[in-house]
Amino acid sequence: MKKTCYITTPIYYSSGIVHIGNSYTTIVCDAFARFKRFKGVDTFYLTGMDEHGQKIEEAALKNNKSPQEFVDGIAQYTKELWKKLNITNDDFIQTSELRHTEVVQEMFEKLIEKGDIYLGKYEGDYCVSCESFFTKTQIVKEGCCPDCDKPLRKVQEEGYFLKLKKYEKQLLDFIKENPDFIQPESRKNEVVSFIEQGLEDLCVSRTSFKWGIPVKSNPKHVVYVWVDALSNYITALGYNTKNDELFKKFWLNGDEVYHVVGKDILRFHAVYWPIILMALEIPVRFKLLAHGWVLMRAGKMSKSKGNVIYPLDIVERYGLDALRFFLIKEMPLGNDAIFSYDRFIEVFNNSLVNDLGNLLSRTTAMINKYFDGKLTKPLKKYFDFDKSVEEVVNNTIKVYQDTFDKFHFQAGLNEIWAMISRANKYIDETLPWVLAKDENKKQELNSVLYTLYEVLRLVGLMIYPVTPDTAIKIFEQLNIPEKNRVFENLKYWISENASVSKESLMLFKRLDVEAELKFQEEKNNESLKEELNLPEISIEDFNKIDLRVGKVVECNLVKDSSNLLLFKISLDEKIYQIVSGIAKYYNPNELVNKNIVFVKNLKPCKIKGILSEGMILTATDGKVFEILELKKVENGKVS
Ligand code: ME8
Repeated sequence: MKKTCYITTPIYYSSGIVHIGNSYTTIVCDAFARFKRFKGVDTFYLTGMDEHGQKIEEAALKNNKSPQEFVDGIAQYTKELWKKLNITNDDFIQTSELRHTEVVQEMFEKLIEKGDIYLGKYEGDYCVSCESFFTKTQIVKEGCCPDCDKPLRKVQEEGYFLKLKKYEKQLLDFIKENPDFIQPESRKNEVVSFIEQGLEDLCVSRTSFKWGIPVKSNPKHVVYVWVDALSNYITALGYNTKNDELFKKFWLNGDEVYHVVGKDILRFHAVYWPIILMALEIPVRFKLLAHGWVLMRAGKMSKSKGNVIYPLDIVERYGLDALRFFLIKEMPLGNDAIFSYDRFIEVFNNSLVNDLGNLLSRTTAMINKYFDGKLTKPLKKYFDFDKSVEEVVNNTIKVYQDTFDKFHFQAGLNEIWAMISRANKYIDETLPWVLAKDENKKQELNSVLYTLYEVLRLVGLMIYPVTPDTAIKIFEQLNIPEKNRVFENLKYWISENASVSKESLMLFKRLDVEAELKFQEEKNNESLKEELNLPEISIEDFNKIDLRVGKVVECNLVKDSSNLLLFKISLDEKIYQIVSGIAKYYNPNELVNKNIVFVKNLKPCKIKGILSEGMILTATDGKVFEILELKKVENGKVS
């Protein structure tokens, strides 16, 4: 029976589109999944979208879409992006899908029945952006989220609580008994000391918004997004359904299960998730691999700094494999790494163009020139240098298997590149062009080029999980049929037919460092301008917006909503109905009789099933929030 491996990425929030940081996680997991399949392991690779929660509900509203419409659009975009990045995920789960929501509801009910989830009262400081509550001791700056610095909201609600405390000891014992549960080690220590400080029961339901999975037995509550999201790892496998073969195969009876996560979400995966599983009496089968962040020189990527990097921008200019290679090579598991274009271009020119590209083009050119593209398998090795090359190659094969299997891609790639350098040096040591001048040295020359051919074939096999397109180009240059592109052929000096294609192919084209850096700098300036200043518009454009002043005749909180107000506004003897997400800033009664500004000709849409015929204008400086109100004009036009 084949061994199995189940690997997952975090599911990404649908509040925006994924950038190079999230893409890193997905690419690194893809390299791992490809490596496992290459080794003959039955592998299942899952990724997807985390679609519920207030942040997403608000983002949908901002975009004038229903939450479902909004998240479906983002999911579609992300799926297409992963295809473009050559990601080989076996499934893509969206948490708004029925196959997920139904199972989560049952899981929740089971825990209520068992008494591990109970109804209580919660009062605390909540960050919408992180979808997290914070205790007084966690808050560093009064009123601000300790993780993202955004304003905290005071929330008081009836809530369901998960008994974390009950499982504290069981979890600590589990971590002790499974020393490789959390990797790297330093992250494990952080988790252990967090648990040792004592766990408090976790509030696992919300009543302040609707866009979530309703608790089946008490639907005014929705399931806390983290409980909802973490469950994806088993709902996607069909847990607790009739079609649970994948769950049995990859989870219950599986050999290896890995959740790869950024260090920012380690606690949820290392504390809450195993406890949920323990409470459900599902074995904790996974290992956690926590990686660092892709940072910019100025720190975290941020729109306001104009330095968010999106993967397709790089792919379009430098090619997909350059991106995949760079991210995987530059990011050792666990540590942060800085993304900069100067480093990117340096790695591109040195590793891909000089080292790998040159070895392939020199070798294939010489095989074509001296042997009309065909070598014979040599009877022996002729040079002193052959021994040292052989040692390096055999060692690289070993290190490669070991490191790639442990996610230590950087170490593995460094070894492969050391082998490439050794082979380039071998050319300078054996001087094939000198051997070619002597008819009696034909055998030696054949052997030298065969050695180089073999090194390149092995490079192709080994880099396949990281840069699949480049590996395929190498195989095509070396005339290696698909049946031979297999793990079992990771052995040296085994090719019977060592021939190369007549057409030589350039793997990577050298980049002009100065020109590229200038290009990127200008692009960065442009995008900064774009973020801060919207593009210029003409007066005709402005005149297209029909801005009016009307009187609020009625204003009510939308039923089952904590943030939507339904306005009835009178203008020119007609009543306009507008839904606006500003309930947290105003009591509806205080808005009645105010003369407010609204967009009259915005395309009508439905928000929570209610027709909205315009948009209310508001202003904020980040601290204060105000509706645009006029004192004397009651019924008028704004220009
Ligand atoms: O946290 N560098 O979703 P998310 C490296 N929905 N990795 C980065 C990164 C960066 N700059 N920025 C993000 C969530 N990531 C939850 C997860 S899982 C059950 C729910 C990666 O969209 C990293 O893996 O904020 C991080 O943990 C993940 O994207 C979070 O993406």
